[in-house]
Amino acid sequence: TEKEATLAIIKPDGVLGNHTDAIKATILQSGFKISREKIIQLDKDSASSFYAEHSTKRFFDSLVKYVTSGPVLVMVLEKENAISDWRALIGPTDGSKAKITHPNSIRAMCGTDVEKNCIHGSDSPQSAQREISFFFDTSTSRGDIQHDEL
Ligand code: YYY
Ligand code: MG
Repeated sequence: TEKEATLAIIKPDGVLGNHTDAIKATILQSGFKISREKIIQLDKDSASSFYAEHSTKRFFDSLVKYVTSGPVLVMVLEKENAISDWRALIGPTDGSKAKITHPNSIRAMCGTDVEKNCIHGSDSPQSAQREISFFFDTSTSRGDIQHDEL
């Protein structure tokens, strides 16, 4: 078993609802290391590009509006099996259902519904690689690409 990295995003409702400290505590208690992090404000173009796989969905415009509605905290999380363990910890997409079926998940803690679900996690090794390099310069140990860093 090798160390893996995955991308986490605390979405605007998580940041503005002051869930950041509780989420970070859960992350660390669950054995993840937070190796990179930054608070940014996504604009429409960058949010659309990040969620490009959903561009044809009915919910796309609303999703882009939501994730650009305030600051987000983007983090790289590292541990063994980080990608699927992080998906398990955040719980199902719909925050209202998560409260019933996965009461200990992060989406149960701070998600509201299928759109405002408070948190993001990469869904595969391919997405993790794409999403980490979307937000962070992975060619050097430090030095993040510009995304209107706050
Ligand atoms: O990976 P995950 O975030 O759990 O769900 P996706 O199916 O990749 O959808 C991405 C994002 O889109 C989701 O977090 C909320 C939003 N969304 C929505 O607003 N309405 C849906 N019916 C499905 C997803
Ligand atoms: Mg997804």
